[in-house]
Amino acid sequence: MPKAVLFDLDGVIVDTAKHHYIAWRALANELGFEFTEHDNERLKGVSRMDSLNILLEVVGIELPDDKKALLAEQKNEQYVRAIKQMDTSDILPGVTDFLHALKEANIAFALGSASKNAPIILKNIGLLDAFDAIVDGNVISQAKPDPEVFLKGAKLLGVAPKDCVVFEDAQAGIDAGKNAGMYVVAVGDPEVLTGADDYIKDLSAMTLTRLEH
Ligand code: B16
Ligand code: MG
Repeated sequence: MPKAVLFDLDGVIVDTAKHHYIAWRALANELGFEFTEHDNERLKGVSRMDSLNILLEVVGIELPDDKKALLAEQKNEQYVRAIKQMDTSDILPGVTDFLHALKEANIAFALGSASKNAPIILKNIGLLDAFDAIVDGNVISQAKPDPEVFLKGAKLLGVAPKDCVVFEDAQAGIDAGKNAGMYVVAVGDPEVLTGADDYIKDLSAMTLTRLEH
């Protein structure tokens, strides 16, 4: 049985990926380009500025840093307007029951998210106090697939990386979990996501027994 569990936020606890996509697509459209859901897959789990750089690479333009800072801010304003509307009904299937099961089994759990907006989201969905530790985009210096976010989480929980399980929906996050030396459960399609130890559609498929790898 693992001693700790580390959860990604966007795509695992809540489906904010759609709000990110809508805001990035609006920005691309404003610049005069299309931005498809397929293009957007590369932005999942990646920091805000890295996401903008990927978007600009996809549409094939280069911009100076000050202009990029303004565009990232503009995208974030639209995204924050969307997540302000979130509430407990936005928690993804199986999350609440699985968190309860972990609490009852005395298994610590932390958040490991690239998002600087993680605290607002957790507050809106009523889970800000549920986690034993929160590591988010405000406290990390290296973006996923660097293992920093998950190694910090393990350290805060006082658990060795090999005794941690990571839940992730993005390729960058799965790679970060494996780079941290952890067991990784991918939340998503095995045909899209590679390198995880187990795959589930959402957390309603997860049990403590299944975690005994
Ligand atoms: P923000 P996660 C990530 O969150 C998202 O998957 C990614 O699409 C986003 O660009 C990143 O957070 C930064 O988000 O702009 O809110 O700081 O999946 O690591 O929980
Ligand atoms: Mg994610």
